[in-house]
Amino acid sequence: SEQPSVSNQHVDEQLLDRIQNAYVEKFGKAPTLLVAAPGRVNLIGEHIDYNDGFVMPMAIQRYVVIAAGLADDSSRDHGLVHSVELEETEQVSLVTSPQPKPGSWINYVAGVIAGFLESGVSIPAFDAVVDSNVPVGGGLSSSAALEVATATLVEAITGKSIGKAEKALICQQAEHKFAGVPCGIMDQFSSVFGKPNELMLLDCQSQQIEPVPFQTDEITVLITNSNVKHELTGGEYAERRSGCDSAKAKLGCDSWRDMTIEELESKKASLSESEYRLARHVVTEISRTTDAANAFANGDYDQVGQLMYASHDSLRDDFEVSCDELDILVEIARAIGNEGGVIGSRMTGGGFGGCTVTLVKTDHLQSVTSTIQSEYKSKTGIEAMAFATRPAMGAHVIATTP
Ligand code: GAF
Repeated sequence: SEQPSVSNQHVDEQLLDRIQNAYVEKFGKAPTLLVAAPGRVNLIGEHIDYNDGFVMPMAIQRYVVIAAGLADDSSRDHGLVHSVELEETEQVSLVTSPQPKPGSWINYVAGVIAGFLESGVSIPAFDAVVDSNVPVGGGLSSSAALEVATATLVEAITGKSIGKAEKALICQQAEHKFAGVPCGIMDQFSSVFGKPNELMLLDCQSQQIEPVPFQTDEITVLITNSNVKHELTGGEYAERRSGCDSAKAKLGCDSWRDMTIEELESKKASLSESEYRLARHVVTEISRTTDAANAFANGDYDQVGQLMYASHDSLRDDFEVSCDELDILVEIARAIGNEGGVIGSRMTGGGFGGCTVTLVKTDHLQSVTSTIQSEYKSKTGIEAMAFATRPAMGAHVIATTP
């Protein structure tokens, strides 16, 4: 292609080259806009965002990118969106609010467009190509990244920026209404607000972020993909959420963060066994998360690691969202231990497959990674994909050509 290559300090060059070439191939000219939004990994605070508590995620150095331009025919009533990975092109209505298309990736785009249209923003006809290096279905919020990339595109193409929190909330609504997942705010906030060298302690009640500096090179965040996805009935997430709500109602508490473990124990009889265990996870995980933020800020990484293991155990035994493969990955990491360079490890994201997050001493990264991969392979027969990341930049416009 003839276009100058666009570089960006945050997003992989090859991904940027690939998407621009794909756009030229599809639409016959260079794109005028290039935007990116990252996936995320959550260090601790799992299944807590919809329970009013604190979570501590970070954006990762893996992005969904969208290349776009105005359509030649400005009277066209729809956007055209092409996925490089799936080799599929979809239309999204820009006149009447688009409707969900069961099971399709386009929902994450269409749901965000619908949100902007409903809030009165008019969007000109556009052509777009989507590409990504966020693993899909790995619990790293590839869907939130696509939503937030779409919102970033809409802002850039209309010239109207909305507040960052409002943008994340439009994306969360897209997930609720178009993907049918009643998620909390963590994934979309992480993708919008991510900053290099910072974890975010996100207060899911006030929606405020307290930055937790991650300047050190001595530790590295290792993400290991179990490469399994147990879909089950798909209703597991919503079931956990409603179980927490019914426990909260029976306990008569307004917010989980007001509940101490002692108070929960004293009111145990008012709950079913499963509600009690859900509640125990929520109450203990909220305090583990604020403890981990303090420990991290004090450089007490060993304490952070212990809290990560405790979080995993609680998700496995009380919240019941882990699976054998995730447990095996965490046990391998736990057995390597501090001497071998592992500080802590746990499942990350919604669960039932996907990834673990492991804090590793940087000088042991290679040996830890290869031990985890080879032992996982020998125990499960499955290849685990692994990569290291630092906290990354949130959604941004990479390039515009007027
Ligand atoms: C999924 C949801 F989308 C998040 O909102 C969060 O609840 C997470 O699962 C569990 O912590 O990623």
